[in-house]
Amino acid sequence: MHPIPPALVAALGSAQSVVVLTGSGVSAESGVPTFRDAQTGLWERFRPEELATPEAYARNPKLVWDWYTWRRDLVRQAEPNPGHAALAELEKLVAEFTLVTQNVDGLHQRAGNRNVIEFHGNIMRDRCFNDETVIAGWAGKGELPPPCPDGTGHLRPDVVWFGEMIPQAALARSFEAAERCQVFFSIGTSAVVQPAAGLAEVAVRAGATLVEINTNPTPLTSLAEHFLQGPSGEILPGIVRALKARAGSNNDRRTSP
Ligand code: BV8
Repeated sequence: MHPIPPALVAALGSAQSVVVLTGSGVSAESGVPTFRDAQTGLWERFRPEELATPEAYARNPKLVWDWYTWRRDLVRQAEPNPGHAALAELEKLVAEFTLVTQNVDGLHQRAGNRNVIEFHGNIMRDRCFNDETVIAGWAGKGELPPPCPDGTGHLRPDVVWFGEMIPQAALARSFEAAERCQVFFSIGTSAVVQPAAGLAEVAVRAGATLVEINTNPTPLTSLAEHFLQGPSGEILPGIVRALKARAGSNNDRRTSP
């Protein structure tokens, strides 16, 4: 069991607005490899930064499509884990809850979270390179790169590659929420990819309590008021239980004679 600091529960219980930033560590317990140690087997020869770029796609579209097809198969077999379920529960317990995810697997939405900002897109969608038209589903095998249905160009996964801008609306909404929140969680991310990792610093500068949940320390750990070291699938349910217990005891005090 991971002890949950009472000060964390108190800050959460009195927060009007909470922001959660998640990274691939939250999906690790669902069997989706984390981004930097995803390179098992076939992919151990490549760094993700060498595959998730427009240059890699232009240089070798088949290699990039094969990588995404491999990852999509893993995502399709994955189910939300107790960490995802706890975040969906937490959204119901907080007045204003914003979940900014770097993950592209859609597991937060499948777990029931509603206010989700896909900071880096979604691997299960394609879009046209040229005109940003999003195509639901994904391109199967066949000609690579697959042509857009309207013949205007080629399809690519609807994700943000390195060197590409974050979708403007996602960027603006995320930074605005970070500036407004009282508690900011950074969960299961190595906090090295920008501008996502910068959200935590914006929140701390605006006076928020930073809570980090990770199996390992990261560059953010020194900034965190609470660093809970361990798997998010175990720690997050504990936080929700503690928050509910606090709410229950507050109600008892209010209603007790
Ligand atoms: C941008 C979608 C403006 C694709 C991803 C040079 C040229 C160009 C840009 C740059 C440059 N130098 C730096 C940059 C900026 C660059 C960047 O940050 N690079 C890094 C590598 C230094 N950023 C960008 O390019 C961004 N755009 O800046 O535009 C611009 C434009 C042009 C020029 C300059 C600037 C766009 C970045 C988006 C990249 N796309 N994903 C795809 O998925 O295929 S990023 C990718 O990394 C994933 O989205 C992933 O989510 C994200 C972050 O990784 P993590 O999620 O943190 O995963 P990681 O494996 O690293 O860590 C997992 C963590 O979980 C670990 O800490 C582990 O301990 C923990 N963990 C494991 N298990 C558990 C756990 N924790 C809890 N419980 C567990 N069970």
